[in-house]
Amino acid sequence: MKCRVCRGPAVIDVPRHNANFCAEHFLRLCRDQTRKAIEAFDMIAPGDRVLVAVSGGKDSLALWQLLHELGHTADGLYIGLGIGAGPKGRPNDEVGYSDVSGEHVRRFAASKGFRLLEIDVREEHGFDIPTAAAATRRVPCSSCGLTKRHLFDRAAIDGGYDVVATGHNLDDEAAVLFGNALQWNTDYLARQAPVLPAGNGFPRKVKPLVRLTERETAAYCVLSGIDYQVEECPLAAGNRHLGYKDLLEQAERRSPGTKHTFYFGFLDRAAERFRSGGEGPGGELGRCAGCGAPTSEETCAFCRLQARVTGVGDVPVRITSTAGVGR
Ligand code: Q46
Ligand code: ZN
Ligand code: ZN
Repeated sequence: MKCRVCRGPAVIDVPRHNANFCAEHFLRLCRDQTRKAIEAFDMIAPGDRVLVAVSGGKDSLALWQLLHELGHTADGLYIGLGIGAGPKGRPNDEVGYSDVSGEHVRRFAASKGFRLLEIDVREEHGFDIPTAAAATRRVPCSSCGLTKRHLFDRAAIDGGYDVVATGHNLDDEAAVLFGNALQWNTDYLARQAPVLPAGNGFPRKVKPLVRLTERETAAYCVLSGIDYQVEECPLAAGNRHLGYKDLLEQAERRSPGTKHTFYFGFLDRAAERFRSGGEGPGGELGRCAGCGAPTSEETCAFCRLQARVTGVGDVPVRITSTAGVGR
């Protein structure tokens, strides 16, 4: 097995590119693919301040390093979600998933000299994700996704960042697209894009890893010595997208390039049709009476969740998104 670029010994095969690569040229491929995504979708302008959503997993740490390698100013934000040990992710005395994830992020940031911001949901908002899931009787990813989106938006606006970057990769985006298409969620299909522009009090949001698969981001981390959280979140079991990922992986194995064709074909040839017909994010929003975040209601979904879980206030919770897209 020889590297396509230098003909030296290869360490990885990439069937969808019909090629093998040595470590140096595979890392270069990852940088090139990330740069290409950033440029093609105008994700980050020169001089933009980027806030990277870091979880301690392979994708977000790879993204953080890649952005620095490409010359961007990128700080990280880690949100401690209070997900504990054990099969249901309940907080307990053992060192849990969130503790270990936080350690990975802190070690990585310190070793690279990157600036890391942190928010602990329990300390700052009085609840954690397992408690929120129990109180709302929804899959944990609902309240978790809502909490993360809210806190990343808020931190970016308060910190004067131009853009929030997340580590969603091609597998993530293709799986969300597959789920939205299976259910013809036209509103989500209208908003599924690697860039969500700033507006209405929300920061711009970008996904620079959409041209890399999760196997490739994992290989990037291994080959560049990034020590990441390898455990899956113990609360992920109810997440439908894991099943969609498996289905797409089967298709990919039979026909390399399927995920890329599916996702980028949608962006090139279909997304616009949903946008023109869909509701889109338009319309003026008011401000949340609790926290000032943009919302179409009197209080935002995060403040309603917090009130419901902590018992402070008496506000009904309505979580409408489990799809991982949209605001
Ligand atoms: S952390 Fe949160 Fe994920 Fe765990 S509860 Fe679901 S959304 S799976 S990326
Ligand atoms: Zn090579
Ligand atoms: Zn609010």
